[in-house]
Amino acid sequence: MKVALIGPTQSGKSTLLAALTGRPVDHLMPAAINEGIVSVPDERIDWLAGQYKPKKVTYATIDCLDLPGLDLQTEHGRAAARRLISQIRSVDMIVLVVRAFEDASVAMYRGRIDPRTDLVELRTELLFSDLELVSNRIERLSKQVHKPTPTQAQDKQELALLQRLQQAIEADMPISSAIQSEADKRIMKTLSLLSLKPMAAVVNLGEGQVGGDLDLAGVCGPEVPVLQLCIKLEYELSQLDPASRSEFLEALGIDSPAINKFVKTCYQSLGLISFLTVGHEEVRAWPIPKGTVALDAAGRVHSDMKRGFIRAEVFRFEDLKALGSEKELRAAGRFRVEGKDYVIQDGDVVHFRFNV
Ligand SMILES: Nc1nc2c(ncn2[C@@H]2O[C@H](COP(=O)(O)OP(=O)(O)O)[C@@H](O)[C@H]2O)c(=O)[nH]1
Ligand SMILES: [Mg+2]
Repeated sequence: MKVALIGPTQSGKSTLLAALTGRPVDHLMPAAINEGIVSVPDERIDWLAGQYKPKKVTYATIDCLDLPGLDLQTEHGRAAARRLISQIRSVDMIVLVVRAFEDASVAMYRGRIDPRTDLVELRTELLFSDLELVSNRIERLSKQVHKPTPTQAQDKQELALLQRLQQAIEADMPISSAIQSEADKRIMKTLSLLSLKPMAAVVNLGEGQVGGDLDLAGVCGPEVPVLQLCIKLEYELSQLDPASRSEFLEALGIDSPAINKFVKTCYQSLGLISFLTVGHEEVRAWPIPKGTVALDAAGRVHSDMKRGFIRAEVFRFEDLKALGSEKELRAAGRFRVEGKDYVIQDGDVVHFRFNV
């Protein structure tokens, strides 16, 4: 799963990526898209690794893109922003990063510090970018639909949808109001509108604002969670060894590191859960969309497991932790056998039986 960090110049995006990946920030380039793999902290995996002592431990990951800062003050800057934004249409989620910290040594975007206005402006820019895409496609299809091509009927349907989308965006109505049928939904997928992607915001606090009590909830709409983090401190924290980290956290009054909050927000917004697999070879977390059935979860692990699926043997992580071993778990009747339609739950430890 891919998440893009976007925001004005100098808002703290690269420092955030560095804090999330543990990479030194000076390895990141200000004028290019930086990509980093964020390892999803999971105490269950830590515990299982201690229990099974596997050769390999694999955490779930989030692929994170850090974009160069957007400068929406000039036509030139906005054109550059549009080009950048068009490169992230395939991401699964967008995280807006804006500045609330005061620091005279860091140039201010638009000469002021105003996280609320920055968030609204970014959101509007994404909407404009969608509107531009929709309008360009309307222009192209309007010419094409008059020709008797094999796709004429489909093109007409898409054109009608695009026109409804254009009206909705221009009237500041929800985009969903333009979608009328299953066919519309299929077309929507191919358009990859940014405004429909899960979104979250990070407000970058100053060192003196830790705890974050700025009133910004719902500023980008009710469905966009707002995280308030001091990215600079979080970065310093990420560079420490784990033992000093918890000491430092406590001293600063930060309840949990940014990576935990960030990952939790992404998982919630994307509707993801993790199931776990264990063994002496590997202990691993597998992210899947909520509602995934056992057969499809098996396919995530290996296509053969889906093809030759027989059954899923399942127990709860908490039961293993409480009872101490798989043997005790069986004795307590907490070991289940499930079929292909079983809906996998977060924290299920699953072993797939298959035959190919
Ligand atoms: N004082 C302070 N400075 C920060 C904070 N976060 C980032 N910075 C500084 O702001 C500048 C821009 O940060 P950077 O992550 O490169 O921003 P980007 O342009 O959004 O990638 C750097 O000099 C950072 O050290 C913060 O929370 N407090
Ligand atoms: Mg940067």
